[in-house]
Amino acid sequence: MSAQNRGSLVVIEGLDRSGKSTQCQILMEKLQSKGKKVQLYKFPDRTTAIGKKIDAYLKETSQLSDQVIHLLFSANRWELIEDIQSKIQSGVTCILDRYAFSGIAFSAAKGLNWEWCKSPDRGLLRPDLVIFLHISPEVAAKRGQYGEERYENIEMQKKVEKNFERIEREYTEESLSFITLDASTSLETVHSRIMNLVDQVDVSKALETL
Ligand code: DGP
Repeated sequence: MSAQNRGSLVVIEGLDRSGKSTQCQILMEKLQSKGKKVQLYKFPDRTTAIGKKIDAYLKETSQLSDQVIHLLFSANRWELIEDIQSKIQSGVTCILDRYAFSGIAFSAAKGLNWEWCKSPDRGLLRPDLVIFLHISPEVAAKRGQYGEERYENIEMQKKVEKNFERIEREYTEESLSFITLDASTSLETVHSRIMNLVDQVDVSKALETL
């Protein structure tokens, strides 16, 4: 993708109830108030036909094999990637609330092979910046609405936490900018750290793929 005047691609990842969606919303509003064109994408996008299947699975009203749900989550990213790519090309900053890294962290936590988990997302756009909001699973569990969906239990979240540590190591080795932030501090502190990182993104180089 041409690097001229493109928007940046920023991913916010985190454990469940880490405050990720709130931070994405605030980031979007602050960037807009600075005059930037911004689009927020939330994964899974539960509004598409595939997203509705994922939603039913997460609410435990349907059962699917671990492999099938992994591929559906990935397909849900693939169905939006062209739209994201054209937005970036037209100078829009795209903020992604979760992305392929959640796919690896959650599916591998269920025992699926690490490399197999990575493979369906290969070829998706490689973000300029990934921010992982870290909160201890015990603290997250005390936050509102915890436990309503599949995966929202401490045992699962601890495995996911470990997997994100491995993801950080592996992608940092590949020179991807993957930064872990402490999300247990105040909303304002977390926001200003995120904003500092986003302000430093270098859009002079073309985007690559995962
Ligand atoms: P959220 O809407 O951000 O609360 O995410 C929904 C849940 O789905 C959350 O527990 C994380 C999980 N999740 C997100 N993306 C993936 C994925 O690609 N694969 C798997 N297995 N789980 C995912």
